[in-house]
Amino acid sequence: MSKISSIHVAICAVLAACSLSAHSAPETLANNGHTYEWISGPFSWDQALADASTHTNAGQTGYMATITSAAENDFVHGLANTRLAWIGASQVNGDWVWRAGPEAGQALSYSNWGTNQGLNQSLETHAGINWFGQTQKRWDDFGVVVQTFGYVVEYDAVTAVPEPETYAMMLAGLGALSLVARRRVR
Ligand SMILES: [Ca+2]
Repeated sequence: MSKISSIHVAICAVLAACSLSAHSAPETLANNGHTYEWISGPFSWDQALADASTHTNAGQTGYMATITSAAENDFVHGLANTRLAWIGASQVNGDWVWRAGPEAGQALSYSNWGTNQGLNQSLETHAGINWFGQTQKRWDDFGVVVQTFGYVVEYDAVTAVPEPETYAMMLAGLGALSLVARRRVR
């Protein structure tokens, strides 16, 4: 076995061990290109917010899912299945806002609150999906201290544009190749 293939096997073994742990394989939603992953709790909402940024996928840093369409709601619900899951919205000064991802600081343009939920009550200030109305994919507001759930992490779409360092490496590689080619010609 070559050195490279033994390293490869070692990496696969580590990845296999990871896949047995608390999260599912990442899945991509076709209509926005974002990727999502179920992360088992228990987390408080604040812990879930912090934990999301420790996850990465294809170079993208994760954030607690921000649900901005019915299609995205369906997808996040599908990953959470019937499990209670935090989503990235909370009250700020009495108003519900997204606290994560590209929508951080924005008011909710889409919501799917259950009956009498999301009412800006001062004791229930953090949003989750799947409370009671599980098959309806409804949201509920929760007190943050006593509730410990899992959550769904979201990653932005991977762009095809290489990072500046990648260009530098490619140019360095081309330079080395042209040196080799020139030596061969001589
Ligand atoms: Ca989102």
